[in-house]
Amino acid sequence: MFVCTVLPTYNEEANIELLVESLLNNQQGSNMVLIVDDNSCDATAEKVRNLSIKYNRYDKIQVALVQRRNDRGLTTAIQYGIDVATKRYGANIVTWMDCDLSMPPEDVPQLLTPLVEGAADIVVGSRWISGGADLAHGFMARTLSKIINGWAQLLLGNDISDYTSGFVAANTKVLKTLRLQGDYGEYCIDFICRSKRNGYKIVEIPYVCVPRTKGESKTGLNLYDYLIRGRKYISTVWKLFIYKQSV
Ligand SMILES: Nc1nc2c(ncn2[C@@H]2O[C@H](COP(=O)(O)OP(=O)(O)OP(=O)(O)O)[C@@H](O)[C@H]2O)c(=O)[nH]1
Ligand SMILES: [Mg+2]
Repeated sequence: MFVCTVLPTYNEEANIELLVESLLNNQQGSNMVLIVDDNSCDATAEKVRNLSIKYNRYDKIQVALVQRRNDRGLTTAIQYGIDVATKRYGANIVTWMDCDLSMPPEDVPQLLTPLVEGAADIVVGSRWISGGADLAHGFMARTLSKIINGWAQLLLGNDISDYTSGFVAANTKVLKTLRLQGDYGEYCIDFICRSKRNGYKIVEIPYVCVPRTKGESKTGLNLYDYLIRGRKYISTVWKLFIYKQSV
């Protein structure tokens, strides 16, 4: 199994080195890390180039960078990374996660186990099952996340606890059939729901989401930003419920 972890980045110079090194140093973790950077105005790309010099050999690429000069957006960045990982590098499994170290890189091997054993097609890191938690967000953001997940469970099925996780691993069978759609984190609700409708087996494993300690959040920190984003999540659930979209 060749496992590639895709990291979407925008101005993550303070986090990128530690995250990439932790991912590569995990036993039974990623074979390769692919960074999809959307023209960051800080030193993210430069740091990735230095990491590739350190880790890559002529016959073994462990760190790769793709830069998008004109496009921006979390969902399209992850999808672009999935395409490069599967088509250019032949990955059998792709994982993706935020680059702010809120999703622990040491949990990636647990995420991979059900896929490697053939017990799942998709594994979702979950904050809302036993053993998981969200220590990264305050009361307001946690409550909003619980409302959105409750709404998704009500309309799309309560077999999944964390529809908005964003910490995901999937095999190429799934990724060849389904493309990520959406703008920001709501893509995850859409992806999980369509995966279930296509009969793919999803397993959740617990993870503890920890606060970003370096760099700035791209989501925003005030109630207005949360409500604007939250509206998209709510409407995504509603559309999936009404239109019963599968592929
Ligand atoms: N390539 C790319 N990455 C992005 C873009 N926007 C955000 N990201 C990355 O997406 C990940 C999630 O962004 P965060 O700022 O942590 O936002 P969040 O996790 O939704 O919100 P917080 O709860 O505040 O952490 C990080 O790795 C960002 O660098 C974008 O437009 N393009
Ligand atoms: Mg984050």
